[in-house]
Amino acid sequence: MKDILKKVCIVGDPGVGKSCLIKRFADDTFSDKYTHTTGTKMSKKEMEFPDIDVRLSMQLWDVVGPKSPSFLEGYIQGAAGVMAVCDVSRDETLSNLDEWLASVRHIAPDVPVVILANKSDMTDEAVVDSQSVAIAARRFKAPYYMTSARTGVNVALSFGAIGRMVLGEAPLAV
Ligand SMILES: Nc1nc2c(ncn2[C@@H]2O[C@H](COP(=O)(O)OP(=O)(O)OP(=O)(O)O)[C@@H](O)[C@H]2O)c(=O)[nH]1
Ligand SMILES: [Mg+2]
Repeated sequence: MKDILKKVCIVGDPGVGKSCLIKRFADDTFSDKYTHTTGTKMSKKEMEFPDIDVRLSMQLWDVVGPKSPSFLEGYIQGAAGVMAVCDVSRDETLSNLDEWLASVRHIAPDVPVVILANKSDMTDEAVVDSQSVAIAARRFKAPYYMTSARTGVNVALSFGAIGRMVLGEAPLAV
């Protein structure tokens, strides 16, 4: 198996669940406690893709919400993939992905992107449906996944998708 190391960054508004998604994927744990991420944090996770004979070591970069453009530049620099996260219980977190992804693509025009609409377990509070995520995702030419860091639904699938995309492969369909 070929070993490949890639940097993947996660972006999106504060509180959408970026850190929880990484935690769920990397350690398979979840906490209700909200610890606002300050600065950047890097986690590592290995994934195997036997069909293409690759072991991918993903460096997952996590960051606090709103930041100056100059900060984002250093953060995105060298990223092979970007995960853009919104929260289905807050409408503006989806519309704000426009701005996040415009900034990302300004720095890295061709970087592969996946959209995660997180907290899909919050069915009663949901104001964003999969239809509106699909429309946004089409605009960004990115696949999208309805995820929950709490239950773990679609978490491995979406990280697997960006993993395949950073290797130049097509993501698996939902
Ligand atoms: N119900 C539910 N709550 C979630 C989910 N993911 C995260 N949360 C909660 O949302 C809050 C924020 O999660 P974080 O992962 O810290 O959010 P973040 O995007 O990293 O926030 P910043 O670091 O401030 O940018 C926490 O209280 C989590 O417990 C989810 O899938 N479902
Ligand atoms: Mg965080």
